[in-house]
Amino acid sequence: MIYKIEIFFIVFISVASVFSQDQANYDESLIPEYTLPDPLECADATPVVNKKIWLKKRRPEILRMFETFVYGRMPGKPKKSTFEVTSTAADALGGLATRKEITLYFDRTQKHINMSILLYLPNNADTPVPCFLGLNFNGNHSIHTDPDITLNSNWMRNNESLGITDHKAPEFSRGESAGRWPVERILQRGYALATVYCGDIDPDYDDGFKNGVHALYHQDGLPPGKDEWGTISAWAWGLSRAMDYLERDRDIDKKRVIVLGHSRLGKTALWAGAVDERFALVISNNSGCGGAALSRREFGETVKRINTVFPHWFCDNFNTYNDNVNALPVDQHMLIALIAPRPVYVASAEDDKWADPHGEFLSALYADPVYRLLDTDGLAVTTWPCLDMPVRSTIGYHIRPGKHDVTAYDWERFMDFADRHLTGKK
Ligand code: GTR
Repeated sequence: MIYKIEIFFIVFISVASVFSQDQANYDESLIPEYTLPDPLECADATPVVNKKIWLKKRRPEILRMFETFVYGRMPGKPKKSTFEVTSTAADALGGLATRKEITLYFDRTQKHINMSILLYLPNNADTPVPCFLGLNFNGNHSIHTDPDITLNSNWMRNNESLGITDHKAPEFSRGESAGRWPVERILQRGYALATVYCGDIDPDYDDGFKNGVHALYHQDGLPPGKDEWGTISAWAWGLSRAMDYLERDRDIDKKRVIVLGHSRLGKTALWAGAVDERFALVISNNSGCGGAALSRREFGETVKRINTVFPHWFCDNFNTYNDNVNALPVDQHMLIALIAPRPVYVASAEDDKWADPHGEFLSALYADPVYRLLDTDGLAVTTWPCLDMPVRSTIGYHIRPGKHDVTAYDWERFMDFADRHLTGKK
C-alpha cells in the first residue's frame, strides 16, 4: 500500500512538474517554425475568392473541423425545454435596475437539469436594450453583493475547498467575484447584463461526463464519442440556450446580444459565437490556449498541457495533436474568422504570458483577410499595439498592463467597442 502511494506521488509530482507553468516556453526566439492553415483555401485547394465560396464551402468546412477535432459536436436546441421567471424586482440596486431570475428546465427521459439566468436591465433606458451575456465561474450570486440574488445550489468548486459538504453556496460567497462584474457601470452605459453559472450547465471537473448536460444526452452511461462535446462545447451550448430565452424577452434587443467570457469562459465565448450566429458581437478576455491564442506557437500553455490537465474541456480527438500540433487542420485564427463579419474583440493582459498575449493578437491579425473578404475593415493595425492602445475596427484588440483578470479597464473598452459597432455611438 505504502509502495503504491509512493508511486502515485512520484507520478503525480513528475506530471505536475513537466506541466507546471514555470516549465513552459516564454521565449519568442524558441517558438518552433510553423505554417498556419490558410482560412481562404479550402481543403480541396479551392481558393476562396469570393463571399459565396466562403459562406457555402469554406466556413462550414472550418466549423466542422473545429467540431470534429477541437471542441466536439454539440446537440441542437432541445425539444423539451421550458423556462420560468422565478423572481422580478423593478427596484433593484437602489432603483437603477430591474432584476429578473429565470430558470430554464431541460428534460429528457428520466433526467432533467436546471440553468438559472440572472438578468439586470437598466431602468432608465428605452427598451429593448442591447445585452451582455457571459458565464460566471462561481455562481450568479458571486457577481454582486445584491442580497436578493438566489444562492446557487449546484456543485461549486469553492464549497469543496472550504470543506462544505452540501452544494448550496454559503452566504459569505455573495459578491465574491464582484470585481469582475461592474454591474452598475454596465447599466449606466445602457446595457443589460445576463449571466449564468457555468456549473449549472456542466460542472468543471473530469467526471467521465456523468453530470451536467452530458448526463441528459448520454444516459446509456457511455462517454461521448471522440468527436462529441467536451465541457467547453457544453458551456457554449448553454450560452445558446440562454440566447433562446433572451430572444423571447421583450426587454432585450435580440439583434444586439454580446457574448463574452474570461479565460476558459473566453474560449467558450469564442466557440459559442462561432457556432451561433445570433450573437451579434463576441468578446474574448485572456482566453489563451484553445481560445484566441495560436496553438502552433506553443508559447505558455500548450495543447498537450491543456488536454492533460483539463481532459474534459475538449473532445477526445484533440489529444491526437498533443505531440503534433502542426498536423491540426485548423488554428485559432480560423475560430475568429468563423465569427466574421460580426465584430469580435480580443483582449490580452501583459503579464498573462501563460495565455500568450502575442499569439492572441496574431490570431486576430490572421483572421483579417476573411473579415476583409466580407466587406469589413478587418483589423486596423498590422503590428502588435502598445499597452492601452485599443483598436476598434471590426476586429478589435487591446493589451493592458497587469495580470490574468477582467478589470474595469477591460469592461470600459468592451463597452466602447459595443457602442461603436452596435449602437452607432462613436
Ligand atoms: C488555467 C488554464 C487556462 C485558463 C485558466 C482559467 O489553469 O490553464 O487555459 O483557462 O485556467 O480559466 O482561469
